[in-house]
Amino acid sequence: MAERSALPRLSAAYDGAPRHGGLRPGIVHLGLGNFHRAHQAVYTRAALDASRAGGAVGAGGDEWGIVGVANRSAAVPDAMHAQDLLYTVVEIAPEGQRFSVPGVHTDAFTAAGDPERVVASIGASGTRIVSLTVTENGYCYSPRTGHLAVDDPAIRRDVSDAARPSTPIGQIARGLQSRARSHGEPITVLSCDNLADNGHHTERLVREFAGLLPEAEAAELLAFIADRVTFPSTMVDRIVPATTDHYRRLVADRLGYVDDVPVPAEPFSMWVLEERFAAGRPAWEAGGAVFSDEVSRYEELKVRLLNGTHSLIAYLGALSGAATIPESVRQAPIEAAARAVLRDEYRPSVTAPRGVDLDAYEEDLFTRWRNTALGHRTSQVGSDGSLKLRQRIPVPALAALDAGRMPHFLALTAAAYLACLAPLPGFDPGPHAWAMVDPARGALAQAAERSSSSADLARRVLGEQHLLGEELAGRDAFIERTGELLDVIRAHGAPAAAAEAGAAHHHTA
Ligand code: CS2
Repeated sequence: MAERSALPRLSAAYDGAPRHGGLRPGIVHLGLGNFHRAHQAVYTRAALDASRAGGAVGAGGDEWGIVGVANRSAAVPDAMHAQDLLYTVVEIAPEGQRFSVPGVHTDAFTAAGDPERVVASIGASGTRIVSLTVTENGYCYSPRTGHLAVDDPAIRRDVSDAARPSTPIGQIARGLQSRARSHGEPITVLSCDNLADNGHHTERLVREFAGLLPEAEAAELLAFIADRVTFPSTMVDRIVPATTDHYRRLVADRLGYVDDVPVPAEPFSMWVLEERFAAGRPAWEAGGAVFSDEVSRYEELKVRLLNGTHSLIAYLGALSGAATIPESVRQAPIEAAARAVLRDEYRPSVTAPRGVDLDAYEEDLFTRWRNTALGHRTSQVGSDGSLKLRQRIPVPALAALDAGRMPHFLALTAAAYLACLAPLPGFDPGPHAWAMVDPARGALAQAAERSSSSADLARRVLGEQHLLGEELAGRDAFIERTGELLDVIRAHGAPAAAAEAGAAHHHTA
């Protein structure tokens, strides 16, 4: 096996890599992370291949090259430039790997390093879609109210400095303004993040941003949005872990080239979109994308059954020493808790889209979570819980409480989150919990320091800080239950708390 340093770097000269030469940029994508590169980029490659073959809708596919914009770190754009804008997607199934090189990017750069260029790219007349995967944390909204965080210093700066926006919402608004003032061509804004009604949510935030501008500017931008811009909602689904050296070595060993930014992904992939594009779109259906009028049902299903249960698996796993999701879910008490929260607490709150069999969906999820080869880390899924959990827990929790049932496993999710992110003095949640990143970490640590007990901490964070929204903040029984389960975690560990939630659940079910 050759040393990696002796191998050539991945480039278009590499046999079998798709040539992106000849592609023209039609999409500006904000958030050049692994998810986009293993999801939208792969569907776009399929669309380009189909339209080159001449068979599919969306001929003229060569106009859908993607300009990838990373937020702060130059690592991915730099590495992509060093390898001719290419990278490898490594599909990891238990039975082996499959490699592909999407080769759909026509450029890549970092927004922080070149903010004017973001505005210019969105403003360019050839750009017809601006898509986003900026995570729940990137939308600059107040999780308390769902509205734009107008007091956020970054938003305030973007309102006063038209040329150099730093937030995705500011970048989009400024890019749209530039279109309105020059050619006036229509464009689609496409959110691909795990947020309920992500299209409407994004539209509202961009409009709220417009509302902060001087009156004439606001009126001009709002009129342009109303006439020329659409914000379809989408449901995106593919488990995409962070890249590690393991994948870099795998690519070198198996393909004989150096790729510094390969992307590992599970074989499963799903994309459901509303068919509301203001200026055309690639033939993504060629890659299996589904255009549907039931996107919000798909999204609820995914955000609750998949993401909600995923959170519980991540927090319980991290607390019991599991580095990865498969290591966590193979522990019997954790699998039982995951099954119960999914079936008895999340599932009653969703309506299956036409043709979706929820039993099969559940089984598929457990198969996907058990994919040990993928190495998806509990600390990755557990990060940003202060934003994610609010998308996942409140609606089903309130529905259960209103029906007179205590959702013990949703309370357990909140308790396990608190145990990981707001450990009370004397409790060590372990390395996987410490590795979780969360914008609320500082506030949570402070709350933990001031709390005299688990009950007190749950009251502060859920009741006073509204971690799970205003409505749940008023539900004392839920908060009390969260405190009790947190006590069990602290005294006897996460599996014991899962068992205790199970006993109470069966007692009341
Ligand atoms: C996970 C998601 O990190 C998380 O919160 O639940 O990233 C999940 O892996 C994807 O949404 C799967 O599509």
